Amino acid sequence: MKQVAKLILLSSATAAVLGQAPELIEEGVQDMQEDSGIVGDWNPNWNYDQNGADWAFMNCNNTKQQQSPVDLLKQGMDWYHPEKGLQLSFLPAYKAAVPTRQDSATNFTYTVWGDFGQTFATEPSDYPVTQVIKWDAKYIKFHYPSEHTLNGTQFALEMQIYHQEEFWTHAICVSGIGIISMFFNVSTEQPQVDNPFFAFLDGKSPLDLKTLIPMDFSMRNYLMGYVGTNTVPNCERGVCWYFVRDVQYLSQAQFDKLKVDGVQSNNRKVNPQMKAYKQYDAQGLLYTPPPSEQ
Ligand SMILES: *[C@@H]1O[C@H](CO)[C@@H](O)[C@H](O)[C@H]1NC(C)=O
Ligand SMILES: *[C@@H]1O[C@H](CO)[C@@H](O)[C@H](O)[C@H]1NC(C)=O
Ligand SMILES: *[C@@H]1O[C@H](CO)[C@@H](O)[C@H](O)[C@H]1NC(C)=O
Ligand SMILES: CC(=O)N[C@H]1CO[C@H](CO)[C@@H](O)[C@@H]1O
Repeated sequence: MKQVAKLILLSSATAAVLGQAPELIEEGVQDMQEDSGIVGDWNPNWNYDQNGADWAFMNCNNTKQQQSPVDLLKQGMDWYHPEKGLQLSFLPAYKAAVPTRQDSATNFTYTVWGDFGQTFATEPSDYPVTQVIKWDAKYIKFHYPSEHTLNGTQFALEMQIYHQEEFWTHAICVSGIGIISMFFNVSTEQPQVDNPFFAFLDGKSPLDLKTLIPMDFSMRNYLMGYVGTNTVPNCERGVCWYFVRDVQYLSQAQFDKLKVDGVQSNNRKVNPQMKAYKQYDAQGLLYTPPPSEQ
């Protein structure tokens, strides 16, 4: 019933004044009627041979619609204004949990399932009724190389933490999916040091998102966000993306474990023709830029 209320709220007249492209909101609402919650990639009729260009799914193959991934910064308009304060923030409340399942055979990506806790996050939008959403972390997917790029730079790995919205309080994230994404490169240090976060790859240790995203995280980091789509079929629309700008590291051995046998790469390619979208940035109050930017 709540969803029906949302439909009325997001009439086209309302959508026209939203910060996001109106058609994205409307299409997202239609998706929401069809499939609520995390649906993702159950359909075996696709692969990465053409980087997603040949995916015959209604939401994936419409070139007039926005599709994720995108280049952060280049395609987006940077909406961070210091005088406006924080555009976007989140309060993580993750918990350590042994994954209920992890495998590299699911739809071309290494995927880890479990009950990993929550993040409370504002929707990436300047729409007046933008909500703080309680996102439950449900599963994590690893794409190599990264799907999103940052001002043209591609990273070795993109970790996408899929969250589901339990209470349907959103105004903008109409798919009910929120993804926090982090970029990783393979450490160039010798000898290489394992990133402690990936201890769960042994199949018995807990996965603890707090080791990467502690409670004070948004104070100390540069976050970015936009509203886009799922990067795997069915390419659900109205997915809220959150990014951490700083790059993390892992060892080559850890990186190799996250690869899928026989799969060279599993990134949907950025479409350079994609129209600009609104990107929301937030420099945490205690964020220290890298020396190159000071
Ligand atoms: C797009 O996907 C739909 C299925 O949702 C299919 O009917 C249609 O033929 C596809 N279009 C193209 C150009 O592949
Ligand atoms: C993005 O890259 C271009 C060069 O391709 C550079 O001129 C520009 O300063 C970069 N922007 C940011 C925000 O890093
Ligand atoms: C990560 O790797 C990419 C590709 O090799 C490189 O261009 C980029 O500078 C690296 N970034 C960092 C922060 O290590
Ligand atoms: C091609 C492929 O591996 N498809 C799988 C995607 O994931 C779903 C659910 O985990 C499986 O049922 C499919 O077989």
